This record gives sequence, C-alpha cells and structure tokens, in this order.
Amino acid sequence: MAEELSNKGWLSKLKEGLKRTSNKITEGLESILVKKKLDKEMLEEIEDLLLSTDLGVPTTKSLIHVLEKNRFNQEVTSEEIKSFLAEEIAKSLSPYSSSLSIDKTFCPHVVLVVGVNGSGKTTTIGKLACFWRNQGKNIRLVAGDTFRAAAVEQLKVWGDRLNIPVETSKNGADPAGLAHEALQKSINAKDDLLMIDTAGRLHNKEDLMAELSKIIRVLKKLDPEAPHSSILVLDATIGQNALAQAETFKKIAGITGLIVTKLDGTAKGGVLVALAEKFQLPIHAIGVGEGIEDLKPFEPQAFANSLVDL
Ligand SMILES: Nc1nc2c(ncn2[C@@H]2O[C@H](COP(=O)(O)OP(=O)(O)O)[C@@H](O)[C@H]2O)c(=O)[nH]1
Ligand SMILES: [Mg+2]
Repeated sequence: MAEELSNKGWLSKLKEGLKRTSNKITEGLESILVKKKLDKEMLEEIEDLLLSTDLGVPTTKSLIHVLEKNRFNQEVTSEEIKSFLAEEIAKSLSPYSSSLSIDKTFCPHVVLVVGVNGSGKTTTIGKLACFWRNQGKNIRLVAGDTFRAAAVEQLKVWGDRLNIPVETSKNGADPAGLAHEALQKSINAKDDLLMIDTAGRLHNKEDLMAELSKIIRVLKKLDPEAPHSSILVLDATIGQNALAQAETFKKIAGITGLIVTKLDGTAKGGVLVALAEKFQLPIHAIGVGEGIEDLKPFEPQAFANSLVDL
C-alpha cells in the first residue's frame, strides 16, 4: 500500500500531522543545547524530552546510549541531534514498514478490524475502502459493531458515499452470525475484499474476547484461513496506554498488523516507535486526520524525519 496510498503532498501532510510531537522535540532541543558540548546533564534532558513524546523507556535508552557513544563531549547543534535521532529511529523502524496488500488467491481477502471504541476503526475502514475502491476492487463491508446504532450508521454512510455494499443486522444481533452471512455473500459475489468492523468494549474483556473469537470461528467454517488479516487500530493520543491495549488484543485476536491513528492530535507520536519495537508487528498505515485522504503510508524515514521536524 506504501506507494499506492501516497497522494500528492502526502509528505507535507505527514509533517503537518506530526507537528505537535515535532514542535515539542524542536523546542526542547533548542532549550537544552544552549551550551554546546554534549555533557551528562544535556543527555539526561534529552532523555526526558524523548520520554515525554512517549518513545518509551527501551527505545529512549538505546537512542541516548548511541548518542553518548558517538557525540559525548563534542560540540553539537540541535539540527545534528535531530538528524541523528531521525536516522536511528528510521533504522529501528525499517523492519516494520509493510503495506497491506490484497491477496488475490483469497476470494475474498478477509480483513478483521479490531480496537477499542473510538480508536478510529470505522473511519479507517472507510479510508481503506476508498483507496481500494479507487483501485477497482470489489469490496464489501460488515457493520460488526452491532450494539451501537451510530456505529452501523457511520459505516453505512461510508458505504453509500463509496457505493460499496454494507452488511448490517438488527441492533444487538450476534455479530458472528452477521459476519458468517456476509462472508457467504462475499464468496458468492466473488468479492476481492471483505472488511469486518467490530465492537471494542474493552471494559468487559471476557465478552469481547468471546465475541471476537466467535467471529473468527464462524469465518473459518467458510474459509479455514480467514481472517487473512487482523488489524488492530490504535489511537496515538493515548500514548503508552496503547501498549497495554495492543497486548490485550494480541491475546484476543492474534493481530497481524497495526494502524496507528490520530497522530495529528498528539505530542505523543513517539508511541508508534515503542509499539513497533515491542510487538514487532508491521505498521500498515498511519492516520493523520479525519478526512478520507488522511490515511498515509507508513514509511520509516519519512515518519522519523517528520517526527523530529527535519
Ligand atoms: N484527528 C484524527 N481523528 C481521527 C483519526 N482517525 C479517526 N479519527 C476520529 O476519531 C473518532 C472516532 O473514530 P471511529 O472511526 O468512529 O472509531 P471506532 O469507534 O474505533 O470505530 C471520529 O471522530 C474520527 O473522525 C485520525 O487519524 N486523526
Ligand atoms: Mg466504529
């Protein structure tokens, strides 16, 4: 999806989206680097600054360690520190850049989308559907968050806008039954892609776990390999809490990849780096706004540069 998701000006939009985090780093570094030679105190201040963007302890420690090894007692400018950080962060993220592509051997490729309420699942499904629709794919959506009428409506709006069928059921109906029916329809219609929206009531983990595993079980009755992708959508504004959510959903749904949203609304953009390193899962795309064009490819170097405003 990397090049395909790109659209004109996406780099500047990415930079703009990450402004809150990058401004924090820029302003922080400028105030730290008034003295020129990199000393212990400055290293500690840079460490605190990086932690405040939610890069997390392991990533921050290793960045500080490499910085100390290479530049200690040398004169440095904030631009040099930024280049150094961007380079190191891009290096550590490079294994996790992986576009989400539709596998033609599956008919349809089934994508289960999970995450807590409000993380951006439905919006992200709309954005992905738009993108693939423009590639000429036959898509079907499933409004699997059957308990929230507004959630069903929201998906229908996307479907109508994009002229894509949306499978729905009565309020409160069993989402697994709906998913099963939708997959059967999708197989019959020879769709390329079936995207299943789900509920994210994390306050009752047992119920959610039972619901998601039932959806997965009934899909497998029709296609033993389904779902072919299980994408966890995480809201970057919650910072380090995203790590705990990822841990929970990994257990519940066997996640195959991540999409991190709302990077435009937070100074905690570093959490993406912490997530990638901790879970070693591909990051398929990032959300930098509410609009349909605001799902961007995840490219480590571009991301790292934008994070430190280079
Ligand atoms: N700023 C911003 N808002 C987003 C992004 N992704 C989703 N949203 C907003 O977050 C809110 C919740 O999104 P929704 O898709 O309904 O979440 P869901 O409950 O997981 O399905 C909506 O108001 C979206 O417009 C993003 O990347 N940036
Ligand atoms: Mg939703």
